[in-house]
Amino acid sequence: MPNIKLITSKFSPYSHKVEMALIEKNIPYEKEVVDLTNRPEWFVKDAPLGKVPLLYVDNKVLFESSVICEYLEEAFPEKPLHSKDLVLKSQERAWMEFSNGLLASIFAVMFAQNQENLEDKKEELVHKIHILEKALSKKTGTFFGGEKLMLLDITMASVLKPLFFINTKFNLNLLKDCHETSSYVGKLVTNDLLKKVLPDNYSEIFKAFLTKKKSHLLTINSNF
Ligand SMILES: N[C@@H](CCC(=O)N[C@@H](CS)C(=O)NCC(=O)O)C(=O)O
Repeated sequence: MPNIKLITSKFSPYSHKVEMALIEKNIPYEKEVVDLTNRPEWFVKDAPLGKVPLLYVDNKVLFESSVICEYLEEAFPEKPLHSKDLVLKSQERAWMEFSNGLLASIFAVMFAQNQENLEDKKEELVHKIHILEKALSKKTGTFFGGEKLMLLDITMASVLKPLFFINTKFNLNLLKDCHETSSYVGKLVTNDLLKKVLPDNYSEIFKAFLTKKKSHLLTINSNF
């Protein structure tokens, strides 16, 4: 078995996804948290885009969280997290791709600098949530594809956690009339696997991140 080392940062939903996949697949790994405001030389040298996560496989380095997860699926097939059926597998991958856009919209809301910008970004995000709601209304089990937690759910957990967080802390009402999504989010954010990868001081880290980005959200709830 290769030596696996995950490089992450204090606040990184993309890294949470990879770490959850590692845990769920029972792959032994080491972890190092880098400070992205003071990047170590080795990180600057090895991270082609200057972003986390990175995954060292022995002395080779992988980047891009979705690709890292696909590598883990292929290299460690003992506990698969994709459906075997190729059509289902492709559908799962398509929704994983969708989740990247969803996360980008969540970040856009978090980074809004004024009320007008916030309203625009919220509208874009709500549109994507409605697309998700439509897809989830067809599901038959607890998770996206049934009763088993798959890579798609792991990906969604990493994305929906920050969504849940901003929605709750700032009363954004993003899940209005989206009952399927609300219930799915509820199940994912309380999932033990997600809890294992989130830092204890998640709220504090989140606040520091919003402060650094001069987020307009902080003007809505300054007590947070
Ligand atoms: N598409 C990349 C996105 C990774 C990403 O944006 N990571 C953030 C942390 S969540 C980062 O490292 N940002 C540092 C920067 O952009 O300077 C992936 O899926 O791995």
